[in-house]
Amino acid sequence: MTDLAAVKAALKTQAVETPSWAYGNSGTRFKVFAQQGVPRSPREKLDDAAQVHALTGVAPTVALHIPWDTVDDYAALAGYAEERGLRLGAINSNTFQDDDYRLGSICHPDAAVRRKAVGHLLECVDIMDATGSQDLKLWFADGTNYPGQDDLRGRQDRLAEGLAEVYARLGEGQRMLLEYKFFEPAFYATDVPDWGTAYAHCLKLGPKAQVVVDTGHHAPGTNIEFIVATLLREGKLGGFDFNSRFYADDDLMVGAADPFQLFRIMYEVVRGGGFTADVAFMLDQCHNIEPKVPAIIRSVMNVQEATAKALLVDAEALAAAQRAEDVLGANAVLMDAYNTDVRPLLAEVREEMGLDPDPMGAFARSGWAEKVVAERVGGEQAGWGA
Ligand code: PSV
Ligand code: MN
Repeated sequence: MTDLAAVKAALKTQAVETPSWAYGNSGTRFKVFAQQGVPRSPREKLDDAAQVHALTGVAPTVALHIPWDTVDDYAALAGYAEERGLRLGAINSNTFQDDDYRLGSICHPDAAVRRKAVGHLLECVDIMDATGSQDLKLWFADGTNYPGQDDLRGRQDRLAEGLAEVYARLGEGQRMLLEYKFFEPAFYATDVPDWGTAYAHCLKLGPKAQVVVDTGHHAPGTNIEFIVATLLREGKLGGFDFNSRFYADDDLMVGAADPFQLFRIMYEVVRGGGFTADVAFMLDQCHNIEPKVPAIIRSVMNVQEATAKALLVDAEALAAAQRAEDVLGANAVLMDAYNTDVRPLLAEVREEMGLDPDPMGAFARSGWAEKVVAERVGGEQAGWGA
């Protein structure tokens, strides 16, 4: 039997980090469609994020992206967040939008470019010191397009060297989270293409280096929950970049393409003790055609629903069925949890937290969307700078 009170208590302590870039304009490589009322500064992004947290109660931190969220005074930005009931979360580095990075960043054949990239990463750690952020998020667009273009092995050596320099700079309580992605923008070889490569580098670096699983960064058919279970078992799962995909790195709302996969992932998190441990649950999404703040609220709710279902799995019944070699029975225990309509449970959880049981409706009624359209006139809307 699952303990409903414990499930509710766990859901109340959940924390989903929202990404600053999801509040700004974004698009495909073909077109960025601007939307009215989009934030024009990191502060306005935090204003929007505060709405998401106020309505869901479980989105207390916001990830920044440097240089998209560059400000003069990061401590002041952290103070601004705090006044709105938020904290600044992971600092996302950017070593992919400068002409110098055409052939890579910390894996680049030219030492001067590598130095520049490492310099940027060290600067991101300085920012973490000022904001009180715990995590430096690293995603490298590095790779090659043609066989023979560069030395695959040499690039791994350069990667290890650059990462080690940044690792040595991390302070007490700070971590580096290394993302992998199987392709794009490089098409022949990517320098951190899979969890194994990320894991090997993190293992060598030490306990402050952890792997982050971006759910959109796998080949179709990949068993992501197996990767999650394995990384958790090895103590190397630093967090998630949640989003969903139909084809490649689509950056759609988490739980939109495959809610069953999200449930299976969250079940392994619960099973592996990751729900209470130091695993960061972040979104990494772009809302190109849909209104952004409600899309982020919906995404947070999708994570909550998958988590609630995962928490509802009757662990004892499942273990008993597995021991009894009851294939269908074991599968049924998992499916019973997945097929539970957890929306009434989450509505109750919200009411107990003093929130509106219907965050989407509450946002529509709040008038926030109309207010920012009226107020955010002039200036330059925030975007991903592509
Ligand atoms: C690019 O694929 C990416 O989505 C990575 O997943 C990063 O986390 C994100 O951009 C922000 O740099
Ligand atoms: Mn990501």
